Amino acid sequence: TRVVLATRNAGKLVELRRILAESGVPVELVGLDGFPEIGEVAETGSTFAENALLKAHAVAAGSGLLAIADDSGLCVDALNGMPGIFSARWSGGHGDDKANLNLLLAQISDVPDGRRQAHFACSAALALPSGEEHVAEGAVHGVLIREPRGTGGFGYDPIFVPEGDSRTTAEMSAVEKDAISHRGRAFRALVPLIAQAVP
Ligand code: ITT
Repeated sequence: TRVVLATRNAGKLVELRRILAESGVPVELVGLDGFPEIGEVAETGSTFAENALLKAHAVAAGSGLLAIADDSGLCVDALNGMPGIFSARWSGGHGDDKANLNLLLAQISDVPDGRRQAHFACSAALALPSGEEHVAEGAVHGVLIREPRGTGGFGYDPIFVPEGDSRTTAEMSAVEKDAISHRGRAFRALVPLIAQAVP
């Protein structure tokens, strides 16, 4: 069964393919490249789950196939949960990881060690052309450091050190990040529902 991954974020696409392949769910995953008629989906929801479902429904309707989508972000305690759903466009333009990370670091430069807690959150959505939908959540808690470290992952990974480790998620191997990440957790929870929806 073909399933469309409803994302234009290259970092996410790599991780989603890996996580779903690892889970053994019997599907053929395709990206959005084969569907030029599906335009940008406006993320007008106020939660990760709402936005993930908006993207999954738009792509399921546009492709006539099962679609899965990820909406995710970094929630910083000292910023009352921001950037949250605005993580991809925190510095203005969409998806400039370096500018987003640098702006966030500047905004929390006065926050002392010990108050730099944050978590990544992910909502994983599945939608069918019939309108049937499922959503699952995942999170990983940690702290934000002051100087970026590591070249793996994407986005805010170089400044995020998960609880129980001393490395950033950008210093971990792919397998190590997937095992603890918000995305790994959300999509592993969605897998039984994908398996159920596959004819
Ligand atoms: P799509 O909507 O096309 O999937 P997007 O990048 O716009 O791509 P989101 O609105 O869900 O997706 O924004 C996710 C942002 O949150 C992403 O750009 C990063 O800044 C951040 N983020 C999410 N997961 C992350 C991770 O595993 N590591 C680092 N940063 C992450």
